[in-house]
Amino acid sequence: MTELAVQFTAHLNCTSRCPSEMNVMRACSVLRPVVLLGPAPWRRAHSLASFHQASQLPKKKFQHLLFPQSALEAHLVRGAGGMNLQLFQPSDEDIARAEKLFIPSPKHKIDYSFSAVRMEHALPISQPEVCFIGRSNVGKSSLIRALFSLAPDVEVRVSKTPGHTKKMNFFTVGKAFTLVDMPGYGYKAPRDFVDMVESYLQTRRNLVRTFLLVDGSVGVQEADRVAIEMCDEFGLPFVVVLTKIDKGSKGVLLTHLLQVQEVIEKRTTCCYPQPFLVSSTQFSGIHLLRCFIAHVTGNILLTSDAKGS
Ligand SMILES: Nc1nc2c(ncn2[C@@H]2O[C@H](COP(=O)(O)OP(=O)(O)O)[C@@H](O)[C@H]2O)c(=O)[nH]1
Ligand SMILES: [Mg+2]
Repeated sequence: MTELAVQFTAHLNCTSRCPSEMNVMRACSVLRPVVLLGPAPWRRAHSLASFHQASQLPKKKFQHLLFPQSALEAHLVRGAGGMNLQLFQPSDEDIARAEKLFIPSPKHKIDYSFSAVRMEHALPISQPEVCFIGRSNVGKSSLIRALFSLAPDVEVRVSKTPGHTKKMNFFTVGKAFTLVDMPGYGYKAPRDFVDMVESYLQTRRNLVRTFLLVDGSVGVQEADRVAIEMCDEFGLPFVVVLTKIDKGSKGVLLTHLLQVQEVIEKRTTCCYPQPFLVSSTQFSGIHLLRCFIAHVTGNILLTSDAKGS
C-alpha cells in the first residue's frame, strides 16, 4: 500500500465488520441490488433537465444555469483566479448534441449495469469509462441522478444518511461510455475502500476521466486534499466538481472556488484547470457537465468556435 493510501486509510472512520458479514456483502455485490435499482416509472425528470426546456428561461438565468461560474465572475477581481473558469466553453449546439447521449432509446439503452465491492467483480469493458469519487454525502449519487434525469428508468439511490454507497455502481450509456458511482470516503466509509478504489483507479484501463467531487458549501477538507494528491500521484486525468452550489452564500462559494483553484494550480499536474460547479437540486451546471463527459469520452467533437480541453 502506498504512503498516500495509508494516510487515506487514516481518514476513514472504519466500522469493524465480522468476516461472515463481509462474505455476505461480497456475495451480494455481484447480484443486482433489485431493492435499490429498477424501473421507477413515477419519477419525473427535473423541469430544467432538457436543454430545450432550460432554453425557455430568461436569457440571463439560462446563461447562469448552463455556466454557473458566469454568475460569480462579476465578483472576481480581474486576473485574480478567474482565468480558468471558462476553459471549456462549448456552443449551445454542442450542449444540445451531447444531451442526446443521455436520452435512452431502444437502440441506445441507459441502465444500471452491475455493482462490485472488489476489482475482481468489475467486469472489463472496452468502452470509455468515467467515475465519480468524493467524500460521503458530497452529492455523487444526486449528481449522477441529475445527469441521468432524462432516463427516468435509471434508479440511482440517494440517501439521507452518509455512507450509503458502499459499492462501485456501474451504469451503461448505450455503447458510448460507462459511468461509475464510487463509494464515498470519510465518515462511515467502508473498510475496504482503499483496496477497492485504489486498485480501481490504478488498474482500470478504460477509465478516461475521474470526477472528484468537493462540497461547494464546505470547501476542500483534509480527506479531499489526500484524494486530490492520490489522483495526481496515480497520474490520472481528473476534474474537480464543486457540488451543492445552491447552498450557502455566493461569498462562501467564491471563497471555496478560489481555494479549489489554488489547490489545482499549486498542487496538481494532472487536474483539469477548470473546476466545474453544479447544483443537482437546481440543475445548474448539469448540461455543461453532460457535454464535458460526452467530449472526454470521445462521443462528440466540439464545433469549431467552441473551446475544449
Ligand atoms: N442543497 C443541495 N443538496 C444536495 C445536492 N446534492 C446532494 N444533496 C443532498 O446531499 C445529501 C447527500 O447526497 P448523495 O447524493 O446521497 O451523496 P453521496 O453520498 O456523495 O452519494 C442528500 O441529502 C442530498 O439530497 C445539491 O446540489 N444541493
Ligand atoms: Mg451515494
